[in-house]
Amino acid sequence: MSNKKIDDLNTDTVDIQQHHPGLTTDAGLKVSDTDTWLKVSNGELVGPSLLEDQVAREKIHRFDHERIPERVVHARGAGAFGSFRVFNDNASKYTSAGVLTDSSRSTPVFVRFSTVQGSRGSADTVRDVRGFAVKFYTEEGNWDLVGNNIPVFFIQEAMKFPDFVHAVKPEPHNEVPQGQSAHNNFWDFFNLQPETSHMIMWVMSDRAIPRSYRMMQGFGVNTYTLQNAAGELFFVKFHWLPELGVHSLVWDEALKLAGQDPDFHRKDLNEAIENGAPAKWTLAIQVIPEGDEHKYDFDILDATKIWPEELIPVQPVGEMVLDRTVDEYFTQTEQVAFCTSHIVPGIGFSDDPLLQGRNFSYFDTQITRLGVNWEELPINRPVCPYMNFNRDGAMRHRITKGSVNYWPNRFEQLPPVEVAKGGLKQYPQKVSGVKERVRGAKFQEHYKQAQLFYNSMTDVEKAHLISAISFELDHCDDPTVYTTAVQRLNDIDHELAKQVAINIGGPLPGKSARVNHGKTSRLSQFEFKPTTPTIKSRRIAILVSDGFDGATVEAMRTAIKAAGALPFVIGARRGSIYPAGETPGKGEGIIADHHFEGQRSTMFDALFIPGGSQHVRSLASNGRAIHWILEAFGHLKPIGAVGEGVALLRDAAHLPGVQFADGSTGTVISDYGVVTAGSLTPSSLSEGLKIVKGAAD
Ligand code: HDE
Repeated sequence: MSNKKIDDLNTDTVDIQQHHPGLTTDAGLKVSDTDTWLKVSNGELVGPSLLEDQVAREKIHRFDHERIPERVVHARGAGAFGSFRVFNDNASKYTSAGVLTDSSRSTPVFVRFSTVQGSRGSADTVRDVRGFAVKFYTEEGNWDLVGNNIPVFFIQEAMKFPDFVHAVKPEPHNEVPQGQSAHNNFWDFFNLQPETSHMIMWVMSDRAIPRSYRMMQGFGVNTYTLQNAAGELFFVKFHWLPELGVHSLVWDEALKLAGQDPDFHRKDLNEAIENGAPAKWTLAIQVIPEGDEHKYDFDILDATKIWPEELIPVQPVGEMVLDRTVDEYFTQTEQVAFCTSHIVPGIGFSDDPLLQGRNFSYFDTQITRLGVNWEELPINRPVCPYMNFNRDGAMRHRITKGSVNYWPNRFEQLPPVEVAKGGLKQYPQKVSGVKERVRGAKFQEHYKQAQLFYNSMTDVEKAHLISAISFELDHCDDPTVYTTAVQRLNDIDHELAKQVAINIGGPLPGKSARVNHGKTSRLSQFEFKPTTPTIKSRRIAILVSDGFDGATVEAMRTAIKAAGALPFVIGARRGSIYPAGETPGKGEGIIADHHFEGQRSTMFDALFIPGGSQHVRSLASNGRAIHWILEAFGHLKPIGAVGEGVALLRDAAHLPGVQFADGSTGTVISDYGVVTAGSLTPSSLSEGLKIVKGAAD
């Protein structure tokens, strides 16, 4: 399908595989030697290098300036292209914005996902908030919805942002730690700034270690406004709901992946798109009419609060599909620049103080990062016509003809556009008051929604949350920090604080004066299941050694591919592995995609162990193979085993008490996510795939 933004970028794209005029300088001079600097020599001895070699000099100078400042936050990211289409008329009552109401449009988008704390080279799977920034290239100009995968934020006031970011980033004296909030300063900030209470619950939950960017919710976080054709105003919160449901890693996987495959999320996004599994989200809105602003016991403009969906329903509007990877990281994912202030007619801001500050910050930061002409860069320019009298500045490259560069001018060139013809309409809001540095009364309450979130977690999620906080506080070596943190947690929930105190040491907290209200909402990630159960794009490892059962592996590979998932054969070595009946060294056997040391179980969603007596004997004597199985089992991955593979699984995963099937019918031990069968039959295969699907659910 055509995508206007891709067409636009193509006008600036060269493909070195298609065009190879030979090497030239940037000025077009053909270069005959790009490896050896011009020198003085007498034929035998080689003397000094000559500064006069302008080709060498320019190559080095150009290289010296390759880096630009990385983003002060959200430095590490991954991007993809796609499109957005409205699928109903839910939004028409509230907004005149074509991008949200016109179902005949396909609006091109670019999305950049990111972590927040770490620098550009940090690992993907660290515990952190994930950025979820969407640039809609609409017919009325760019709309940037710069969100996160968590619906609330740490602070209420933009002016606190530098303090917060300084506190969470590596400490100033030693630049430690990288990609972590597990340090004194972050928790000190939490201790002293109670408005962080709600967000800290989310960041310590499994939401902060997603399995994939494709399996996260997204949230606009701030309160925006919508305006309809009749001029009525509504407050709005934006939500992205992933087609695949919300899934997380377990902490042990996240820790290991940070070392084993620091690009895990980046690769996952590209791998899925390239294998025909585009990533999809539903865009949904929560809407409050202008007159109802003060109806709730929380302030609807406070970014540390959610709008519980039991009170304000989440209404689906359209679907975003990401189906194209970037061609070049720097010019696309690095140079893309978002601005919350970029809205289109029908969408507006509210007095949310955090949003007001963001509207200032983003434009400003892009000037430092990319220069004043950052909006001219191919990835940032709109797909609709644009023209104005902004001029000049470093690296201006658009050439504008005409003899005037101001308005009004005697030629009446470029007059402002009337509102009726699509010009930006300001909502005529009556504002009066006293100039004061104040926060609204409801902004003073910080605990009710922190409790709401905690109460809404399942037991498993609560246990993970307690472990996460205990992990982080264990990395704080200042007793003031971790003992105060327990007191602060006690304001949210006494049991939670007590469990953490037991783990991390220090005095146990007394009963809190603030009682947990016990209410819940739909916030557990288990509530956000895939639209349709699927294993599409999931990575399934098949462990093999020489002498494996070839027919079973082939059948399994075919079944996995047919379900849209990705089979990977993992062997003792990368290269030919021979099935039973074939002589090693003769013929090709099966080519293992990876070896046990090169890839670890953490990188896969499920594991299959075929039969074959020699193959099982050799896996059983391989410590790494045993570790693979045990680790996959420990991380609750679905595991299938057939024939002799069943005993190997039983022994490796230490399951002596569990009865495995040794007949041909197959037994499902669903509590463990384990499926076994004497041989691969259509019924055991379909049971197995059901378990994998269940786990992906
Ligand atoms: Fe940002 N934020 N932010 N932020 N933010 C930036 O802009 C800022 C906030 C978010 O992939 C910066 O281009 C202030 C909330 C994302 O390029 C900077 C405040 C949310 C991204 C900035 C906030 C976000 C940024 C750094 C408090 C969730 C990455 C580089 C008032 C809704 C976008 C840049 C990308 C990036 C400022 C709070 C999300 C400095 C002042 C709340 C996803 O301008």
